[in-house]
Amino acid sequence: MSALLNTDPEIANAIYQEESRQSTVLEMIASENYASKAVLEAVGSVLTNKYSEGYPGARYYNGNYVVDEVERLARSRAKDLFGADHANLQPHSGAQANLAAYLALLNPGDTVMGLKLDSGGHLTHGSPVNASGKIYNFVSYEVDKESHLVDYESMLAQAKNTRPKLIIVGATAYPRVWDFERARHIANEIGAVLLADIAHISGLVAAKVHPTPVGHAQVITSSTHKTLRGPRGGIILCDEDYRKRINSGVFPGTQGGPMMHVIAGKAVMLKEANTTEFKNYAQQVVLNAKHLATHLIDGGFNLVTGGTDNHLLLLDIRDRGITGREAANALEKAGIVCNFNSVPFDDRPVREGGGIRLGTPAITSRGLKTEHMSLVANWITRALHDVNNEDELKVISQEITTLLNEFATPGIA
Ligand code: DSN
Repeated sequence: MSALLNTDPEIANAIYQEESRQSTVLEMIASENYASKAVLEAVGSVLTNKYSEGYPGARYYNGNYVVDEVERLARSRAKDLFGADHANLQPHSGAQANLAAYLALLNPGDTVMGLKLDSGGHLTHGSPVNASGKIYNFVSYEVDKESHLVDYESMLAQAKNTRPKLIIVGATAYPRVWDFERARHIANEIGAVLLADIAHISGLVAAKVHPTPVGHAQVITSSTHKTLRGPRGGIILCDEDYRKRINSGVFPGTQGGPMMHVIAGKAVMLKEANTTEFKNYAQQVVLNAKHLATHLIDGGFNLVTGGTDNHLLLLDIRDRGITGREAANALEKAGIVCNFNSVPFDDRPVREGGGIRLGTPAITSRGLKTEHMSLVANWITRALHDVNNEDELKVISQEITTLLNEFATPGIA
């Protein structure tokens, strides 16, 4: 970074500081990961200089023969990895992918059904403060009050009752497997289109450790930086019948020029994700999450749904006399970074949260295995035993640094 250090030492130093932070904490935000050095190099390349509104072979600017190849490669790798008819790599994020898909499939005011926010749904699935909730008439389905599993019977009843044009399956805080086939049957019953937002689980789907929505959902959206371990961005997969509409929904519908440097990073990620090494990684992500869940349950924690099938755990801590925010802040002091989160049927304000969400994608990229999960559970238990015990939080953070010194940080060192 010598050029950056000369030109702008403040920003260069901020990047060094962030590299150090990412290397010295247990990164357990379920939606974060470590992109590889190869991905980072692609994103930091001269492709950022190119304007390429349009699609390969049909651009609005000249000089695109190189980036056309980059985007074609990314597209064909995505189709191959997921077995989809079509892939659009241009969405700047998962939220942009959803907005573009809505524009492609709906008219303003149309009814759409998504998972309720405190059941694990995402802001872009109809929150009143998001464009989705302002432009479309969102109705929601919930998880079951007892099991906290998605209740497909009530999804069907709600679908028949409200007749949405689009049904969205997918979540930001749901620790179990989705039944995409069943959701498609429900959509078919009322003539709705099914959209699967697999932002959290796309890496697990790519590695076949979670069932695929391909063949069930006509349109699939995702971000590219979570379990997929790529650069920050979005992707849309769809059936051939939806190709033109989806492409128009992205450009010119909701975006201008694509970020070709990021699309190059996505292409690299898609190559990396189509390897045995990545499949092993994704399996380990789930194994680590399951082991961590078992240790935390043994330690007396209340896990939403009683465990996990994927990369994330949702701890309901309402019985511990602290808020999710207080828990997440104490964990950060102890060197464990996660986020506070609502839990199903939460009686706490969203800004406080009745729980915390923990994920294993980044710590698995770092190299932690099942045998380390009892240590992680023990650190979490000790930190949350007394969130005001600063001395204990410091001791935990030192123990974590000692363990992490044994592991390189992907993309950094
Ligand atoms: N912010 C992402 C997450 O943490 O799940 C979703 O957009």
